Amino acid sequence: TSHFLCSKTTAKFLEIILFFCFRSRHDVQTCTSWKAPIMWERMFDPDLYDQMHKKLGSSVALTVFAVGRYLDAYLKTFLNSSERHFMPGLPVTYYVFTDFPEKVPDIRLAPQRSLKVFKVERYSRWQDISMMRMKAISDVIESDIRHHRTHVFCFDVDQVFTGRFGSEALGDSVALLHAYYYHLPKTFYTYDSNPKSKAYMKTGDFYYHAAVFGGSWKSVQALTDACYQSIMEDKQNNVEALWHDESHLNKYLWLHKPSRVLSPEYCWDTSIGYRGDIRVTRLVWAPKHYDKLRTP
Ligand code: 2GW
Ligand code: MN
Repeated sequence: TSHFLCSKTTAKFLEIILFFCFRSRHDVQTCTSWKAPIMWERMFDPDLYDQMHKKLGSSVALTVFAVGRYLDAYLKTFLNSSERHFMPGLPVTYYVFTDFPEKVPDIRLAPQRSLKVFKVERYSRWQDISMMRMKAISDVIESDIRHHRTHVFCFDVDQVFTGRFGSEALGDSVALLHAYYYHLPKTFYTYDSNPKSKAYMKTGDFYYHAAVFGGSWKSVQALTDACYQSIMEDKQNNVEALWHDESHLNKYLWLHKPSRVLSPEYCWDTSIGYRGDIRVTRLVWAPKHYDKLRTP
């Protein structure tokens, strides 16, 4: 029996070793101080998340804005790549916002996936195009998403999916670590430093990227409502936060901690170059041609 016990102990020991070697990450922070997971490759089993979310009946709304030149420049590639990689196996509805609905490309969608187009105004200032997304998202959650989908993810359009962006990213309130700041001390974070703005903050937990955020429809509605309110209050006071909607998002997420945080693997800028801790790229920044896209 002692031999049996010994081999059983060995097996258990090996299992623990294997678990640490192949499942866990030692090179990155995997948990916030308020005990929310920070999702990095090799921390989780994607199949277990998929099974759980299928059982729970989770379904996802993806909102994306393609106004003016961003429509031709980015939307088709964004949607085609998303069909391959975003929430495979779960029901997904795209909510596309544009000033030119007729020009939305015809995308071949997988089963259980659909697309709805909404017309929005084309603001003359790009800062307004970006900031007013908060209002449009809140409105569409109220009128449509809340009746059909359990979760919402909101994306910038100037990006391309290159790897699984799956159900492991779902949570009640989900925020993304900005690729430029996740490894830097807090003094580098570009929070809004003007006390006159509602986005003003001196310190925070992380610097989150507004190119990706999500959660249950209820918490995304609360977030977009609050950010829109703050943006409008700033307008009345004639101030604009440093990084527009992103500054307000950071303030909100400091006051209302996200329940799940995504590593920069979920939105990487390949021009940063090689980093040992980025084991996969799931979504990458598309090249920016500001000279062409931002001049009138
Ligand atoms: C934006 C800037 C300059 C000229 C045009 C636009 C523009 C943006 C546009 O003409 N049409 C349009 O649909 N947009 C939408 O706004 C589009 O979905 C785009 O992805 C999003 C944000 O603009 P983007 O991607 O050019 O700005 P980034 O990548 O520098 O964004 C970060 O900072 C923004 C605030 O300044 C936002 O917070 C954004 O979420 C961040 O990723
Ligand atoms: Mn962008």
